[in-house]
Amino acid sequence: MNLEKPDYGTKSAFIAIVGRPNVGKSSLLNALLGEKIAIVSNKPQTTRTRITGVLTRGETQLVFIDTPGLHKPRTKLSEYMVKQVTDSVADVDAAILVVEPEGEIRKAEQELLASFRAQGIPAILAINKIDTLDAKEKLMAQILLYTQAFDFDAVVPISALKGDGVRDLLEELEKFAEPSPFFFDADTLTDQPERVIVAEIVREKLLRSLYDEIPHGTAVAVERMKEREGQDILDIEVQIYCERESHKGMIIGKGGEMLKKIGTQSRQDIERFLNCKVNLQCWVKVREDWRNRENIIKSFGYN
Ligand SMILES: Nc1nc2c(ncn2[C@@H]2O[C@H](COP(=O)(O)OP(=O)(O)OP(=O)(O)O)[C@@H](O)[C@H]2O)c(=O)[nH]1
Ligand SMILES: [Mg+2]
Repeated sequence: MNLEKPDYGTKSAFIAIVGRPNVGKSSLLNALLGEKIAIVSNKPQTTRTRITGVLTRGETQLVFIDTPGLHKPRTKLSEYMVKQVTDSVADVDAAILVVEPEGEIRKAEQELLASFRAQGIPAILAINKIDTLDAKEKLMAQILLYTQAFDFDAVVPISALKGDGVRDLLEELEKFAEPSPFFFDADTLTDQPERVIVAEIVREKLLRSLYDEIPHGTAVAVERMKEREGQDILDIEVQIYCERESHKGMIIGKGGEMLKKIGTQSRQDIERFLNCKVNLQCWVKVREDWRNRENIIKSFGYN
């Protein structure tokens, strides 16, 4: 019996990007790929589902899984989000734990480290946002704190925003690649359909423009996406769902100003992403307490 692995000529690894909300996981995914495929905002719980990003360089393919920030679930939607994290960790060859450059180890991180240990998953510690650090000592203290809690394969200080350290991180990640066929075509960037990315772009603008619970209670669905006959223009209709009539009022804004701003910003990003002219129409509907209604959550694609 030949126990040696066949020589595929290619190598690959599945790598989960995990951590607390708002530490910069999606920013890191985008920085690793050199393309923006995951939305980013300064509000926690921006990412709601797993996002696959594929980076193929030469004979090596790294498949990244960006995940929602690990937090204590308070709604059915956030239960779904947290399950995305635990399922992802169970499925990968390695993980990147993304953390802030200062502060304590939190419970969510301890839980993640415990799951790495239980499943024998090797991990790299990425200390993000080093561009915000004023003193080197803080970084040293953070490295000490986390390396005492877990035996990381490597520790890499990074700035996902500025790109610092991302190349060093990639070098470390490539070490996890094992001989195997490619799981995606070499030119694949993500498994997200265009419609999903378009909806996510609109949700990003909602997160960036609105406050308190309002953006967290929104969901976006693309109802129609069709090229206008004989013209180089794409007509897109998008439905924004929110939880209350009062939220709907805030999203539309005085004289429709807010919705207009969100629409314009979304259209510009969608045009850049799809590389064509877009006519975008946004509508707002109320679905009361949808974050606790399983059928609606599923119909929004969170299943
Ligand atoms: N200064 C600085 N800000 C960063 C850096 N990386 C991310 N951010 C900011 O941190 C905030 C959160 O970034 P995200 O990438 O959405 O964080 P996340 O971990 O994916 O958040 P969730 O999806 O909510 O869990 C955004 O405002 C980013 O611009 C960095 O290296 N430096
Ligand atoms: Mg995210």
